[in-house]
Amino acid sequence: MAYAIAYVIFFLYFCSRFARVRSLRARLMKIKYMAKIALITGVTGQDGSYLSEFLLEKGYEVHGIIRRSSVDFRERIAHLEGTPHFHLHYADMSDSMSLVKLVGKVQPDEIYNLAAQSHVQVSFDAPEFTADVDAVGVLRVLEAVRTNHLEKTCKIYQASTSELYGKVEEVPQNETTPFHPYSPYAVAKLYGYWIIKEYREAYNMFCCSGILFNHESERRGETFVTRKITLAAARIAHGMQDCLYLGNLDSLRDWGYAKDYVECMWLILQHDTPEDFVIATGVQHSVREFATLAFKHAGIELRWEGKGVDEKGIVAAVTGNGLPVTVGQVVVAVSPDFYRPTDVVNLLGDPSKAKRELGWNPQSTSFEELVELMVKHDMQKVTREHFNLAEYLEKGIVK
Ligand code: NAP
Ligand code: F7E
Repeated sequence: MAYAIAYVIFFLYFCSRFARVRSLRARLMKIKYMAKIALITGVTGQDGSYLSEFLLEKGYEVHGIIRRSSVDFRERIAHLEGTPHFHLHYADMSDSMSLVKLVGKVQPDEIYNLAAQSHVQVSFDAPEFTADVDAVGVLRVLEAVRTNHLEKTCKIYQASTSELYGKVEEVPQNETTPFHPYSPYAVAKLYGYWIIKEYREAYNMFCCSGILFNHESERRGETFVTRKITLAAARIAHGMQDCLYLGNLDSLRDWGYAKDYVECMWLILQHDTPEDFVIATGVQHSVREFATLAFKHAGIELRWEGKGVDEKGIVAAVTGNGLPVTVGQVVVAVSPDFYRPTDVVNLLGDPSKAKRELGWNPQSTSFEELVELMVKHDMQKVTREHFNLAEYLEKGIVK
């Protein structure tokens, strides 16, 4: 009898343990099943790569759009390829069918529309392509969501830009500042901004624009002014380049760190109501100031002489050990090749709304920290370089 009772007790205990394990497994399955699905256009870009890391960390299933290219190495996301929950698909912002099919297949909870021809100066050379991708591309994403009947469940983040303020009508710029786009890129992005707003009001969709001011990083494209400067300062310090040619040195920007900014994209979609937000640091510097600080971190103190196209950045002191530059050497000069037909020269964002309503800290990485981390990264990178982009940049072939 005692054996029988012990057997029953053991049996019941075993069943309860088994049930607990099963319910735990079911709960884990449910969590896995409930993992949010994000679709990122522009996943190979600066922001796409940081956002992918951020969302994977948060437990999302991340899907990204890639384009067929003759070179298959996707530098910024190479470390993520092959990791669980990270998937890449071929599609293109200029190909509606590819977007409709992909949105239907992935069934995203959130879409981050970051894909764009994002270079302002290039938009003067390729205005139609820029309009197709940066303006109509946004419409294609919205229609892909509607075609798949996901408009009630899928939230959309649109990568909008401070370039909308263009020939600025007030300083600083906030969510109510009038727009005055001043390049084909900005005009295309203005369409994107308004079509997002229109679909929000017409179809009650949760779609929002983040009006992001310039944000930079070690992964910034090499022809944007900050990265062009940090790479050149590093190459000059290593004797791999003689002189850096720039355009408008007086241009003022509100520069933040891209890694801090992707958090905001996510916060905007987690907000109770779909709204647009200015994302900026609230601090402004000139291109000249950026260059002065970058060269300083590379071990070269600069002084400036001359005006306009005759202005030069001259070595005032060499603080780094054994650098191949001499006091009095010209290391920065102005080339009209980098002037734009119309240039945006006074951007300064007011991030009060994002601070107040999203609880976002606009200054987690200061301007000084940003410049330092970019130069540190590029001082290491250039030692591994074999190709001659520097020479191209000097000749002004790559803008
Ligand atoms: P980025 O580094 O230039 O990345 C752009 C991305 O768009 C790349 O992944 C690119 O793919 C993709 N793309 C371009 N054309 C495409 C097409 N036809 N179909 C599919 N994908 C295409 O730009 P970012 O700095 O990360 O900026 C992200 C977004 O924010 C952009 O929309 C930009 O306009 C906007 N924005 C940027 C800033 C900033 O300061 N960084 C500020 C405000 C707004 P490939 O790699 O194949 O070229
Ligand atoms: O130029 C001046 C140039 O090309 C900044 C994109 O991410 O941010 C970016 O656009 C300023 C301009 O960025 C050179 O004239 C001087 O006034 O680094 P940029 P951008 O045009 O502000 C906005 C927010 C975006 O949305 C865009 O996608 O620097 N500048 N000399 C130069 N610019 C470049 N590129 N090269 C020069 O040599």
